[in-house]
Amino acid sequence: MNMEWIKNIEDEALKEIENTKTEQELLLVKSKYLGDKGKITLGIKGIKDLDPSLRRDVGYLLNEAKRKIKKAISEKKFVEEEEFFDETLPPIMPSFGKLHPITKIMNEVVSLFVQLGFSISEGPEIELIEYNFDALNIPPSHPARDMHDTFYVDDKWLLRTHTSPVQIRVMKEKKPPIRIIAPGRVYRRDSDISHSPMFHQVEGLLVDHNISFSNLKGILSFFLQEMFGHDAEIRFRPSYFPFTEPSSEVDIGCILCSGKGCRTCKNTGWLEILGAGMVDPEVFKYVGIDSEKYTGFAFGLGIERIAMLKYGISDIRLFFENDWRFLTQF
Ligand code: FA5
Repeated sequence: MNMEWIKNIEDEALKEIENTKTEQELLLVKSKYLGDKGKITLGIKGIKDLDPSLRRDVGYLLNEAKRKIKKAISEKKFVEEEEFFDETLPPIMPSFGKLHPITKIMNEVVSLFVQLGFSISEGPEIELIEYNFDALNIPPSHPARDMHDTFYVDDKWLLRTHTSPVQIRVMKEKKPPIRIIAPGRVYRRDSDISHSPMFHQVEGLLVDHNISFSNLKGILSFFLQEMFGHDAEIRFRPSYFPFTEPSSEVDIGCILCSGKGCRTCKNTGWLEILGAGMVDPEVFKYVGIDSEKYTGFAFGLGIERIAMLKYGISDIRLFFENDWRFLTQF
């Protein structure tokens, strides 16, 4: 230990203090020089072993070095690091909700018919038994009442089994020309892979002079091609509804099995998606429209069936289980 050594240690310590960037680093430097085993501390402890003639000067220098190092440490200020802001990074987005697949298809169907000049009408889900059945030419003894497996509320009201009673409400209010669609929820005691106790229909009704079945076929074919593409297989099949004559059901070639037959299409290769026909004169009579002057067509689409075909979903019940893993796929 000589004077030069002490000076070097002092310079080294002051330089290191200057270079520290954090409190942590500063503490390390402090202990390296001033800690129990620090260089300056050991130097001071070693004074007693020196030649007595040197002790005074060395002691003075070591204490001076200790004082300067302590001062430098206490005066050390760290420049506050500026918060780094990268404006090119994408923001953290809140997670947004999504439309339910059934709502999406419903919106798509409604907007296609609105483009064709149809306006939107709505009716109540708790409906008069009279409008749901009697007015539509389904008297109490009619077997079609059983086909609908109805939820009755009391002896006057029921949960509507289809959107067709909206036809009655509209025609009672308004005289032709009429061109409406009626979207909404309907209810039936029915549940399996392609039937749900609550499901959605869109009713269509067009009444005017000289409306024929070919107008109905034209509009529905256009709609189905817009919905499923021009290659989609469409089948009009004769059917029966008490409120239309003649009547038809429309099937789409099952997309799930490419028409080969599967559980969803019950091995037929086809999935029924709508019922339609020419408004029966008995219905016109109930609402007071002259069937000698006017004719019309009506149809009722099943929205879940359309969604199943469009998205390739084999079980209708998936739509209503609210499973996040299922719903986020759309
Ligand atoms: C009717 O409901 C008639 N009101 C349709 C109609 C309107 C015919 C106007 C003529 C004129 P249907 O019961 O077939 O018909 O039902 C129509 C469509 O609803 C079916 O083609 C099917 O796509 C769908 N559907 C019927 N029952 C269920 C159910 N339980 N779950 C899901 N979709 C169903």
